[in-house]
Amino acid sequence: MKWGDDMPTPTMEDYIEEIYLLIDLKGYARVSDIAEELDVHPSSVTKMVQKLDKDDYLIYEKYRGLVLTDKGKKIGERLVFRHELLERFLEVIGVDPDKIYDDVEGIEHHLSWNSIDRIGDLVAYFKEKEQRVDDLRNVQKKNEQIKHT
Ligand SMILES: [Mn+2]
Repeated sequence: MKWGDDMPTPTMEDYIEEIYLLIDLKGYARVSDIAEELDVHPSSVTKMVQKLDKDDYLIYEKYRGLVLTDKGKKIGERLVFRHELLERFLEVIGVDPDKIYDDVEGIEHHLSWNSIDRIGDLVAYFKEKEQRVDDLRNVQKKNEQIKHT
């Protein structure tokens, strides 16, 4: 499957991402766990899970739980990678740790994969030499001082 032809909506992405994480962590994803993690009603989860089943992201059997299809796994993996990359990105540019998670949740669905790849380059650029991070911090210190004078 080519990324882009058959893309899940942002909300679908949140569900696929969460299901992938739960299965990775616990070996299974229950409707009640998904509902708790995403802070939604279990009936909304059931509805979405049925849609994801219809679109071949997963197989849902009421009494046996759900499993991701290959397509669902592939996308889940990319969504989790994207989330983690964006966290590293905000961290490297010096965003306050307590803002990082919510900011990533706010932007992750709205960037093209082109932007994600370029952000990946930028993170790699900073990780390559710690000095680059220090230099950026110095620029930030200077800018903060200007702001407060
Ligand atoms: Mn996320």
